[in-house]
Amino acid sequence: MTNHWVDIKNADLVLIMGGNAAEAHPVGFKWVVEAKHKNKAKLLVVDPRFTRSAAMSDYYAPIRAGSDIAFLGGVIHYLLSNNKIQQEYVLKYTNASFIVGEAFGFEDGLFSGYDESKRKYDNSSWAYELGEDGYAKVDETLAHPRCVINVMKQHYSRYTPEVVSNITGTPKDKFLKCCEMIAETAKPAKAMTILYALGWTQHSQGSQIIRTGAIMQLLLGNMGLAGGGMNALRGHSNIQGLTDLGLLSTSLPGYMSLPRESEQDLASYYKPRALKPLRPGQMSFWQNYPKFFVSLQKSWWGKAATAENDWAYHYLPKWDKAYDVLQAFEMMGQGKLNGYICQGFNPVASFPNKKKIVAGLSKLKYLVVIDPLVTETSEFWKNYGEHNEVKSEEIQTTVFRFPSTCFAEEDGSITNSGRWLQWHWKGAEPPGEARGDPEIIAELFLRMKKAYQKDGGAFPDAMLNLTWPYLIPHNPSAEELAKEANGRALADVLDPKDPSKVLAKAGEQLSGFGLLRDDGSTASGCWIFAGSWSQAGNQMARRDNSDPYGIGQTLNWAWAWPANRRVLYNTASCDPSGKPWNPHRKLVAWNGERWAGSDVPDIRPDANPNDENAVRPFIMTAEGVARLFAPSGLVDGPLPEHYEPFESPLPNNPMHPKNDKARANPAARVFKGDLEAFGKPADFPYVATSYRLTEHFHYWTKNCESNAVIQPQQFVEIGEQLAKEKGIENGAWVKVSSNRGFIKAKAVVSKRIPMLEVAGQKVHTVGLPNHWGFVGVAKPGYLVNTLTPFVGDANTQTPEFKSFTVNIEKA
Ligand SMILES: Nc1nc2c(c(=O)[nH]1)N[C@H]1C(S)=C(S)[C@@H](COP(=O)(O)OP(=O)(O)OC[C@H]3O[C@@H](n4cnc5c(=O)[nH]c(N)nc54)[C@H](O)[C@@H]3O)O[C@H]1N2
Ligand SMILES: Nc1nc2c(c(=O)[nH]1)N[C@H]1C(S)=C(S)[C@@H](COP(=O)(O)OP(=O)(O)OC[C@H]3O[C@@H](n4cnc5c(=O)[nH]c(N)nc54)[C@H](O)[C@@H]3O)O[C@H]1N2
Ligand SMILES: [Mo]
Repeated sequence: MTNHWVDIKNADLVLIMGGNAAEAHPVGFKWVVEAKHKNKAKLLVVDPRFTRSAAMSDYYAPIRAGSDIAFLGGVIHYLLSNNKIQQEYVLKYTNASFIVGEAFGFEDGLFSGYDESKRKYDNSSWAYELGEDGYAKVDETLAHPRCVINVMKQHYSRYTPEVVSNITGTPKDKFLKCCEMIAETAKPAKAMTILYALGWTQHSQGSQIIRTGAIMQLLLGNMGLAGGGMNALRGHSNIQGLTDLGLLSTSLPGYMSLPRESEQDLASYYKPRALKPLRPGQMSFWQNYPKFFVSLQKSWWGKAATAENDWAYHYLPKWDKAYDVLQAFEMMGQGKLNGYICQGFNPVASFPNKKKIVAGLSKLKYLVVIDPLVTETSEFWKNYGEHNEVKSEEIQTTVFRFPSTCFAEEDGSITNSGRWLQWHWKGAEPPGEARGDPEIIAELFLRMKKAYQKDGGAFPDAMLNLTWPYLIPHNPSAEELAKEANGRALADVLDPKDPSKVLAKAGEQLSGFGLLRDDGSTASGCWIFAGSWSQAGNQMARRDNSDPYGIGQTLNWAWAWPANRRVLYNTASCDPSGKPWNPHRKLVAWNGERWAGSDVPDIRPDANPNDENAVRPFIMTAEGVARLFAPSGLVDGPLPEHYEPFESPLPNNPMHPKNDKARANPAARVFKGDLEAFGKPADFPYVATSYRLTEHFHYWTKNCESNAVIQPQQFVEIGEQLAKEKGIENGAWVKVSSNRGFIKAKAVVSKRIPMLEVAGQKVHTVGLPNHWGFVGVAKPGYLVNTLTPFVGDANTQTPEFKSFTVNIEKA
């Protein structure tokens, strides 16, 4: 979230699209209700199904799963062509006036730089035109035809209401009603918040859907405002913490990245990351990258990371490709992986194409499952009849189960979607042999280290020199780990302006990332967490909910990264002279000397907005402004474009009917055999989408009797027209199949799933709740991921769980 949960109450309009907050985030949803009651806010819901969120809405519009870019692109066209944008905001705070280089092009659904054989773009032609001074050229009159805003106008001119309706199936009048409601928030004092989750992310073009939403918010001037922003409602209680701490295969903590294979030395690693400003006076905050990076290396390898060895840069693996979950299972299938550790992860249930997942696990030498429960993954080798038909005798994989605690049985911090690190205390002691995750991992590490000490090995240095400063080495405490993530001074940290002034004494906990240095004098395990456990103690445990401005900015409740700032880009909530667009919802303002208000300003506190070349609010970009057009950052294009899901009921992409290369996202990574396993519309004519129910949490709560009682049995949901066409009655058994397998379940026939008219054909949707499987006390069921396709988003590799095709028949 750029904003936070409580801030939703400040919105004038709440758009829930690509999520179902009332169902999947029922507690956080109370802030939507609060906005409706206290702020007379309107709720707009766009979803293929009439959801529990839709039931609370002021207006609902249906949409075909997988077509959101067409919808949002249409809204962008509406805003631009009806002049419903926040002019001053767009001019000063976005790259609307930047001039795109002459080499940029877009033809037949492909951007310039496409290499079909690699399914990859070379993005060098998407760059801005640079002046002789090295800065990007701008034209603030917006007259230049290659100004970003003009390139955009042209790009989205194709997304007329008729075209949008034809692709999305949203009736034209409903689409236009949504446009009108959204356009109202272009007024400077009005704010719309967007709440989204997997209905946007789980697509082969998920990142681009989110970018389309962000572009729309920027045109409306809704970023950085109270009640505005792009708000990803996250999943597992600490999944925000997972990305913060860099647990994805190409990440390092604090949104730094693991070096690529081509970056064998530190200088080539810094070059594309520690970027110089593209406009005069801008902060281009990633210039500080070396300070964060060196502090991380010092945190991990202490004295072994020295200036002479480039801070042990050679200890880090260099990636040739992303080793995400899809990649890992592809490699397992090819026999290129010996072992796999699943910690709090049940891929047999949760990853696409169950058959491929089970086949992969069956080729391993060993599988380790660290989990409080028996799971489908720990039982993958066992025959459970129709729900898991395997030949156990043919599987040689050794499965180790390490019973762990559950989150409620341990202390620690959990980061919520609003970036708040909240300390929690265990509610119970773990039962039986269960041990905490840190203890299990520490035991594994210490034994591996011993083995390296004894036997050497190909490259023991990184293992042997890892710092391990814990009181009980085989059981690090949550407090120790949290302090380490925050970071501390290794030597006195001096004020660069006045070296006689000591800002932090050697050994002290650091109070913020501003104190981090690239000379080895500081250590920090995650720079964005610096300040969470300072000399003043554990800031995450704070529980003072006083709210002096009455807009939910409780700065003394827990601690938010970065720097306890609650709303990102918050100086964009002011006009270019530093006055709030909406004085009733003031986050910060320029008081003549400094920025101050209800939030921690997201800018140098003394950066005068009235200076020539004033610092602009988007301090992380080299431009200082937000990107409508993204010259870099995403692998699949600088502007979002509609592509069909990899499995679609349509024969082509209605945007580019003649170019098969532009049918689905041309830069998404697809493995060979999977491409053939995609179904054809003639065999699988219906759109399927999978989702959650409030009454269950993934695959855990089917182990719990009370949940099993309130939602006992697997079902699939279909609309009345499809039921009639197929002669399926409510409560009948049905078989749903895709090109990868089938499931059987009870049919629920409802009015909640509308039939849509798309590209001249009738499109039906089949709804698949996720929560059943072959382990637990609920009635056994088929795993929905028997059906789903093995392809992911081009940037994040998140699987396309939300739009694929199936057939359905009476069983
Ligand atoms: N009770 C409960 N709560 C949970 C969870 C749980 O298992 N149970 N899981 C948690 C986790 S890990 C997560 S990630 C979150 C997920 O939270 P959500 O993403 O809100 O949950 P989903 O039900 O998967 O999907 C949301 C909605 O997206 C819609 N949708 C599907 N495809 C499209 C599309 O192409 N466009 C649009 N506009 N909408 C589409 C679906 O119809 C569905 O209503 O929930 C969390 N909360
Ligand atoms: N078709 C389809 N598939 C989906 C989705 C979808 O919408 N549609 N959603 C996807 C999403 S968003 C998600 S997040 C995944 C979820 O996929 P998984 O994370 O694989 O599923 P969970 O059932 O949440 O498994 C988590 C496991 O963690 C265990 N656990 C709980 N607490 C602890 C602990 O403290 N330590 C350890 N070691 N283990 C613990 C639980 O017992 C459980 O077995 O599913 C994905 N799969
Ligand atoms: Mo999730």
